[in-house]
Amino acid sequence: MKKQTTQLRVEKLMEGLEDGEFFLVTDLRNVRYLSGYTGTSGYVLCSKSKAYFLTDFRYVEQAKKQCPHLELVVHKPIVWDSVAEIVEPAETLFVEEANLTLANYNTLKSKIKAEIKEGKGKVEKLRLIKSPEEIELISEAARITDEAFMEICGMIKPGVTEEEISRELEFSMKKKGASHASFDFIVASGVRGALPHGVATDKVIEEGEFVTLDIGAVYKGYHSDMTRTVAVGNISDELKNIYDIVSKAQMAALEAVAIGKTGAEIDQVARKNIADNGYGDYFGHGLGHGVGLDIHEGPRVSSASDTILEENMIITIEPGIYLPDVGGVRIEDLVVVEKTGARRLSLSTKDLIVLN
Ligand SMILES: [Mn+2]
Repeated sequence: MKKQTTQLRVEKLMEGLEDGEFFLVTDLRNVRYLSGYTGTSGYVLCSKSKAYFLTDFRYVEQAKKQCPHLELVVHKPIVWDSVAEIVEPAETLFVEEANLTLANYNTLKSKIKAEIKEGKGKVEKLRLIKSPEEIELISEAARITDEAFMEICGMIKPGVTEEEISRELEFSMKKKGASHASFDFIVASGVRGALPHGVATDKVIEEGEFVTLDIGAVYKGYHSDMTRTVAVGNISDELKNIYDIVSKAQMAALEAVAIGKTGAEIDQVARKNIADNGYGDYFGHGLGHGVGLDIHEGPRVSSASDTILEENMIITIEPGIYLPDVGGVRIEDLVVVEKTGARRLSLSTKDLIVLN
């Protein structure tokens, strides 16, 4: 019988362990990645030779169905008691330091003799490279986003609020098969466009404004992420100009994406483009990030990223210019890194859409 994808992932994690070592996975996205489990309480615990799935009474039947490749343990009222029992007498327990709270760490420490060490993002590293199935799910999430964007353009006009647009977008995505929105949508109109993370408010959209929409859908656990900036009626030459600059910088960065380059190199292409046009001070965030089971995951695509791009990573390319008291522009595509460069999953047009 063909081995389950999730089983192969757990085996990869197990291969990295020595005798006397255990790895405890508490981050629910990582748990899902390794187990296929979609519930809200569960843990993967493995050594070099054994892999367990711990959950409580509520999720037993679900776990039996979703992760038959792991040994099911219905844990004690305090999960750390069960972890301690399994880990004993191992010497080392790796944990997910970015996920385990200090309170849980202290409890765990009081119960086990093994030395607790940082797991250093081992599962996150496996998640960097997407399988064909994962790419398909993310593509579907991106397709839903494209369609919802096209529909919503018919609704963006003076008099409508940002929140109304955000609500309609989410409803539209759900109708198209999304389980939910990737995040609280950013719908930033007019001067609010200068806020890179301007979540939709009750502000009414007016003639002559740009509206930046940063949106995405979740499909079977996988996220999409796309940003478009559209014009409502006649906009100023200054806004037109920054749209043009961001658009060219985004295109240049997309063209620069290649296996073997670092995130920082790609970031630099867009950053230089914007700086050469005099707006370097107004692009204050990184160029992009990985997307998958999380909306933000590795690899980072920023000046601080030395991660080398590899085939089948999925990243965003999203430069922007934000002018305080004036407005802003961001354009973002979701892409797969392939041998031939970046393949766009976001297919909505990037020509300036002017809505009247
Ligand atoms: Mn993004």
